Amino acid sequence: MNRYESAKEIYAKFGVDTDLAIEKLKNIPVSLHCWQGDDVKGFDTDGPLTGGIQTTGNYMGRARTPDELMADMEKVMSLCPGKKKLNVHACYAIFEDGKIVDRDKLEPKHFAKWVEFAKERNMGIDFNPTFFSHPKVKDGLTLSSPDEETRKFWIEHGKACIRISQYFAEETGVPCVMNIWTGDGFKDIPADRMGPRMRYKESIEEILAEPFDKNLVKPCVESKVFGIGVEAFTSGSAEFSLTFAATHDGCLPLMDNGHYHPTEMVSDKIPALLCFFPEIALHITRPIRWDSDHVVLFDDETREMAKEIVRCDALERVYMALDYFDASINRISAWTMGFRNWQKALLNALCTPNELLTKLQDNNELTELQVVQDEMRTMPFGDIWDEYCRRCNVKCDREWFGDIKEYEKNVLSGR
Ligand code: RNT
Ligand code: ZN
Repeated sequence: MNRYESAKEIYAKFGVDTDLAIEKLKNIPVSLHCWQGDDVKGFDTDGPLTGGIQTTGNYMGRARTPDELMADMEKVMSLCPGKKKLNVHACYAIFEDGKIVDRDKLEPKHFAKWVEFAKERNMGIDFNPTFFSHPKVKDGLTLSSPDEETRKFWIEHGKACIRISQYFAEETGVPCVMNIWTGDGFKDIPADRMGPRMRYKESIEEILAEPFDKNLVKPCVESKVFGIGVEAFTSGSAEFSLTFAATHDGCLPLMDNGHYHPTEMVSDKIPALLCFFPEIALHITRPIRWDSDHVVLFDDETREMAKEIVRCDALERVYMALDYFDASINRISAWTMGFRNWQKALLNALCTPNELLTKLQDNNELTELQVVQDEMRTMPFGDIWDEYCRRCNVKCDREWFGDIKEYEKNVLSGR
């Protein structure tokens, strides 16, 4: 008997069908963010990263052109099992023959190359308007700015992005999740908190007034408690964003697990939101003390978030996207690690005896629940994971990193 066969038997004793878990996971899309490859720089401006987010580090080999970014992404995908969706930001527009337009004038054609890239690989596309790293961010504000012209510019950007999202969905045949996040906020105590939020609300409403097919475009609002330089106040706080989504038909709340106070857990928020929303969206990241956007690991909270999605039978109701950026280590490895680890967390969740555990909870057998839950940690999960990688034709743990070293030597070091 090989290791997989033996592990499968052990899981079967708990009522878990590992073959079924593997088959199920193969078809669940996870969105791979293009911005890990170039430190969220994009191609449309040459300024610094703003909006209260930061990449630290200067490892060799950052992708500098669309071709380099796509080649790197291709490499990452070849090392990751499971179904991928492409996640693009508006600042990754590709202007051919130097015909640059500003963000309020973006058109589908500026993303034709991304569509080609996605279609060739059978992927859907998710999209994000870029409300940061741009000279028209006025005094740190965009959609909630008191300056009408500024607001107007960013509303037009949002509308352009709706049209581009619709184009992505039509081209790929897969719905496009369009996420609205701004870094709007104040460093110190504001005098007026409601004013910016009312303007933010009205601006998003104007963006969503752009016609689109609700089955094809899934607009989201992402909340955030604070950012670097906007420590005192954000326009898009948790209460603001959640209530906005709840009161606007077809708009989804997006939770990024780096965007809450450090003791708040998104794993606990997922089932709370699923009681009310038909669909929700996630940004999966790893905060350390703040929204630091570290590489996603196979750690406790990552596993717990995946478990909640699976336990709530919500794999089809939760749009999952990765969102982190680390420039201090090999970017291709960082990218691959995060994707593989979220896959691991999902597979682990699918191999958890959820029915048995729920029964113990409902029968108030809480002593046994604690014992079984904790013993699950030392089940032979690695053997199931290796088998999943094999069946997806990608390298197992302990094997893929060799490819990274080679790519660094042959490709990245020449940049
Ligand atoms: C920032 C938000 C946002 C960005 C991306 C690049 O804190 O998480 O989602 O990370 O849009
Ligand atoms: Zn995010």
